Amino acid sequence: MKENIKKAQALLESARFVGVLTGAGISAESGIKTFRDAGGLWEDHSIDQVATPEGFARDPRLVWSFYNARRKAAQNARPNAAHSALARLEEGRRVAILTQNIDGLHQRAGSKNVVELHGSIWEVRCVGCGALTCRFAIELPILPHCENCGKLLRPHVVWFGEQLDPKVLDAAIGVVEECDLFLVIGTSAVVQPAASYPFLASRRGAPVIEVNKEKTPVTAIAAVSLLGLAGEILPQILPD
Ligand code: BV8
Ligand code: ZN
Repeated sequence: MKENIKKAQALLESARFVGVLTGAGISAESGIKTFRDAGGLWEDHSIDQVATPEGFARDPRLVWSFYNARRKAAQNARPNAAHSALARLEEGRRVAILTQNIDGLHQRAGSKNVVELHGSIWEVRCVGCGALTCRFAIELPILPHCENCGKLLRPHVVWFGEQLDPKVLDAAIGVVEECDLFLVIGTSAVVQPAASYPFLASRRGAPVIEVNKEKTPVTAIAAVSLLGLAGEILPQILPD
């Protein structure tokens, strides 16, 4: 591990533009549940019921209670040492964080350049007129409706089977194509298109550093793979 820490430090020291992909694992030490770990969200919720447009159409009340509980958890959470170390990385080099997380913790840690691939739990949009409202930490009444047109509001997140915002896709591809180092933190790397980004970066010659509690499909192509907790490893490898 010491060897790998040194290798990762050297790559980060010399990098001019670091692309970063984060997943639920980076927020785990802030007390936010991941999806596929033991005790994760997909253990007692069916993706179909709470993370697809069909599920929302079938039972919006169930979906709202799922997201209200997650909003409450995110509201009570604080950025952890991994988020703060990434925010410090922006001092002295270009950093772009492509996050699959919707909790907003990167921004609260001070990271400026964050692309929310799957949307934000802090935003809701109208299924009718599309009006977007930012409701920071307001406990939304179950089944909230649009003030403009009266239609149902939904979490402004990307569900399975939904397209990512084309502007977000463009921004993400730009980062993958231009970065000279790609950091992958706390993701099981199974959800597309996010999971393809480390492979695309590696194919263009940007070394990949993975920080994760377990091996993933990315481990095989990583220049350095550091197994362990993001909150412990990132402060060791990122420059002070
Ligand atoms: C789309 C909503 C076009 C917000 C989420 C190509 C091939 C195969 C399938 C597809 C494909 N293209 C599209 C699909 C279908 C689907 C998909 O990828 N399915 C997978 C499951 C096979 N993709 C889509 O539908 C996407 N849309 O591509 O549009 C299209 C449309 C129709 C048809 C075709 C194409 C939309 C995907 C977005 C889905 N929405 N979330 C929310 O509620 O949060 S995804 C959900 O999973 C979250 O966003 C989450 O972030 C994401 C990934 O999970 P992870 O973040 O990786 O979390 P996980 O728990 O899995 O892993 C955590 C990891 O951290 C673990 O490895 C653990 O060991 C580690 N860890 C834990 N603690 C720590 C730690 N590591 C370090 N330190 C710790 N302390
Ligand atoms: Zn409306």
